[in-house]
Amino acid sequence: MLPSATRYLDTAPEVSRALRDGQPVVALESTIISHGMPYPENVETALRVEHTVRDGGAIPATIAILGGRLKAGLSVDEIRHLGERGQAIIKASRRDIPFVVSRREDGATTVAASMIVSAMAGIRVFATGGIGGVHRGVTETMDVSADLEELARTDVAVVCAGVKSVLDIGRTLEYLETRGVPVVGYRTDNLPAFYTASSGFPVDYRADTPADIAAALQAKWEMGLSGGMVIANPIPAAHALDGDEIDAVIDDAIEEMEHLGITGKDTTPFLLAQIAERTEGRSLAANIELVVNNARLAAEIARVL
Ligand code: PSU
Ligand code: MN
Repeated sequence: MLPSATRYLDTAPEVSRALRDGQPVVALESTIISHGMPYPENVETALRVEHTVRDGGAIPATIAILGGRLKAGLSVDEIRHLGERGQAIIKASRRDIPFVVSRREDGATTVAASMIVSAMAGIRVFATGGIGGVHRGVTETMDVSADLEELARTDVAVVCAGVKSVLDIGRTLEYLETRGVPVVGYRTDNLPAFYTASSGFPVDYRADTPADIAAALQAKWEMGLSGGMVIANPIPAAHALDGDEIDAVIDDAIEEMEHLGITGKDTTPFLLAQIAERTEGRSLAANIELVVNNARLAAEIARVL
């Protein structure tokens, strides 16, 4: 990190202490709070996820930008603020950070932006629900999430529940391969598809223990092979949705999005809300459980790393 970067960063005292003492820390994102879930479930989930990280023996550091300050570690009130203001908070990815900071605004950080702040703070393990990827219809729209480029360049391991079929899963995997990002299946040979345990696409590597993942991360970074890793953790069977049903719902939601002409950074939040509505909240319940499940695994990886 550039020495000048620290001028912009506030690491919570508990988080800096843990990092200084070599204690495990898990970073968490905030776009999911402001744009990925409705209020009050977003706040409840964010707090529950922090609790899960603590139960797993690690310190949580939710990432956001508040009043132009990069934050690694938020208070309960700050999390509440991001959840209550919801879509009024800027969805901040890499390209948004300079202006959100210089104008002293609030930003809910995507996976990409959260990875950047995590790396500045010295946090190596990050948990979320789903990453952005190559969108369906990419040949028309060129819509490829900045999350993929960030995974290629920033040294943070990202625990997620695979790739949502809102995205073009095959092309997302091709992009990650080109950019040198390993895609690991935790206790599975198949890439999970967020709401369901398998997308039908194979992962590059299967890992059955957190230690196996931590060893690969250590080797990667000690050799200077910069960039992150996708650690895909399947949704627990008890909380998974029916694959055919969710695929049909997603198809309808995408049709509605095209009909309304929604594009760019608004697509993912729109689709998530549509899917929740069309499944009468069952997708939201699944989403909450998979994030908690990912936080648990991330804490284990952070502990062995
Ligand atoms: N997938 C989800 N929930 C989310 C997101 C993705 O199931 O909240 C968010 C994440 O913050 C991710 C971002 O980094 O959407 C990707 O947005 P975009 O495609 O505009 O880069
Ligand atoms: Mn996009």
